[in-house]
Amino acid sequence: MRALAFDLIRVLDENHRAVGEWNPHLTDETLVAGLRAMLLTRAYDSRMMRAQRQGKTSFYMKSTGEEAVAVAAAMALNSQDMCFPTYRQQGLLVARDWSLVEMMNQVYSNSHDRLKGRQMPVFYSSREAGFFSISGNLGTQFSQAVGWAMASASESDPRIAAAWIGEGATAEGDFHHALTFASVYQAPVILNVVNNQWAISSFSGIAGGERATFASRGIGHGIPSLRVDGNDFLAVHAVTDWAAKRARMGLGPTLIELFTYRAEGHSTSDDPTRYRPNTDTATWPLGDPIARLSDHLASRGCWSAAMHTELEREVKEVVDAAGRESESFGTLKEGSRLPASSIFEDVYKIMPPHLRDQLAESGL
Ligand SMILES: Cc1ncc(C[n+]2csc(CCOP(=O)(O)OP(=O)(O)O)c2C)c(N)n1
Repeated sequence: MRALAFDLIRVLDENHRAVGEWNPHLTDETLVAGLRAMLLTRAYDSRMMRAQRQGKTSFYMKSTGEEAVAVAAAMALNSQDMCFPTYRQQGLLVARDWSLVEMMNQVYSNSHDRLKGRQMPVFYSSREAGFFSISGNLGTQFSQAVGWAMASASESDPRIAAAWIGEGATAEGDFHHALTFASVYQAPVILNVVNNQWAISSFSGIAGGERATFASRGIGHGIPSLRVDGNDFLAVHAVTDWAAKRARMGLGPTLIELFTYRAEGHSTSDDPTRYRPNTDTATWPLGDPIARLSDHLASRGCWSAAMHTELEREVKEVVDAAGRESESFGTLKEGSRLPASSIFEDVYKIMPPHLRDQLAESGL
């Protein structure tokens, strides 16, 4: 196992063929479904980025280049398994067919936002989709997922947990605490470190990435650790499936480093041209995961450029229709919103006196 933490597991070769012992042998239908979910995620990101620039929301975060990380994992997991994601795994919700309208309502904090404007835009939450409320405190996903997995095992619940954090977040104590508990209690959990090489403006070397791979940090804990090409849909699917089977058999945690690249800014508040070469996106280390899967399908003889263009058109239509519906419920800029008095609701079962006083004083 040890070498797998330092290597890079890949399935797609330079000619877009699926090769080697990690080939998951997925059907054409599964691969096309994966391609569609990745394209849908990218189309969603693109519309919401534009919406932010139009003032319809205050903030947005794209996952461009990292679509395979979330989509392939969601497809390898069972739909009931519990995900503890960060703000860059919207592909999990898309792949689990969660409503784009609900996601947009949250981003717009409009009158239909189930979270009532109490979370930052993109901090989705869906019990139905097994998507734990996104925590803005980096690294917490790992501790939460390990605790949840320990509880699940102790109750003989067949569901396992999966968590995602960025390589920058491995510098947080939560990463190390979670590895300790996962290893000691053999929690049924998949711990994913998404190494997109940048933590806002800090290169991964600042988090110690130049000394050892992020996957190799699991070895000292006795946790099987794999380093995988995160832009290779088939490889991500294969390692997630392998880790999920281990967890389900009671064999405990797996640490997976997904080597990828954040192709765009950290968020709409960031300008990456200030700290990394402008040419980075043109060279796109490891290649575009969507183009690679599309090329692979073409190499199998079941896909063409025309089919790809048609799929892009279809997903754009789906996203645009969802956008029109969500915007009819309001955006940050205009339309209906929740009443301001709602800020006093839902925190306490019985409103304490100081809040009752503030509500009365506010005149809302
Ligand atoms: C505990 C904590 N420290 C700092 C921040 C501020 N912050 C938000 S995102 C971010 C960078 C995270 O980088 P990484 O973990 O590599 O994830 P990526 O954004 O690349 O997906 C920082 C420092 C935070 N949200 N929480």
